[in-house]
Amino acid sequence: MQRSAPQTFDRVLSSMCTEPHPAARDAAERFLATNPGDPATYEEVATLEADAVDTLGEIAGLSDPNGYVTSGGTEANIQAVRAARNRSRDRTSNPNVVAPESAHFSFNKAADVLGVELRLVPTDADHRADLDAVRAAVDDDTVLVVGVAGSTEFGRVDPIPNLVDIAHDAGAFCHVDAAWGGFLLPFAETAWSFAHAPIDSLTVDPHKCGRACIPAGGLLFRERAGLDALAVETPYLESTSQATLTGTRSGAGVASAAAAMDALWPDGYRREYERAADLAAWFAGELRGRGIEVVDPELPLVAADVPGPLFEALRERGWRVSRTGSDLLRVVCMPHVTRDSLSSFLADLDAVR
Ligand code: 0PR
Repeated sequence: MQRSAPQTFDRVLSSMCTEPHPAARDAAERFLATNPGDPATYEEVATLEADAVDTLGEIAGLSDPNGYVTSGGTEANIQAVRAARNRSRDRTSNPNVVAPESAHFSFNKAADVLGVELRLVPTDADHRADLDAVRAAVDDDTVLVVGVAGSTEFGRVDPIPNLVDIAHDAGAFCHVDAAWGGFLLPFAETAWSFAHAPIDSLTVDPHKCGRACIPAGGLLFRERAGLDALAVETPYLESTSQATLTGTRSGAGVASAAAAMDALWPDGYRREYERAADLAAWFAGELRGRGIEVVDPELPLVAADVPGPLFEALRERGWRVSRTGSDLLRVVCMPHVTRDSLSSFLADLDAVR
């Protein structure tokens, strides 16, 4: 049987996933055949999941976290919307969710499958949630206000404490999507966590900046009631209820998340944050030096105004780059992206200009 070459990351510049940590790879292999969806049968992986949730809580500044390892940010966001809808059943039968237009498209999926209205509101000139627009969209039927901490297109962090106030004043919950940013925020200047603002739920994905294997997302609730709002009865399992969206789940993802966090929290993640932040600042400077407009990186993600034909020429040279809705080239400084790889990218950029 022919085996194709494994994925190499040399020229992958726009992905939010990366090479897993060696300990994550090893753990994934050992737990490939386990199912954390059946914790009474696969006890060891269930213990690892509890450890992973505890560490995610530490990373997010939440001392007594309630949550689980999801299949990714999409599942976590869908479940956060579902929990808010279910917990608001006695308040409204016509629920809506208010989110900045920078929110990931998984919220569109959530709204669609859950029968909830999604109200996307504009961002400000610096690509963060516009608080006046959020306030104007919230009403008595709002069950959830969403903030993004590390947006997919620009790496922007919304003004989370203000969003919490708006949500709670309206009797709604507040969810923050830190799927990508969650492992960077503890070290960033705009440091922000559950400890700084009483948000209700958080998405934070080990398979992005946490260096776990895919699939490993994370969903945390401040209160046990958040998770309980998702539980359904499981008559023929040893355990009596299940809060996850999927049934059978990847023990590989769960075990790898626990292993990666064990190896890297906090010092390894801090070192990587500092490296990536320096790299993003250097790369933004290099682009500016070439007369290219750059969105100032807040977290290590650089969006730059590289004209369409150049973008295509770079893709032809093998660079895996993608563009934002407003046609900016995105470079995400993930662990596999180095000064060397960005130097050869710049050399190719100079060659095609
Ligand atoms: N929330 C945020 C902020 C995200 O960036 C993403 C994924 C998700 C949720 C959903 O996570 P899962 O994919 O794990 O379910 N982010 C981008 C995506 O849609 C990453 C991306 C975007 C990668 C564009 C490459 C690219 O060209 O996959």
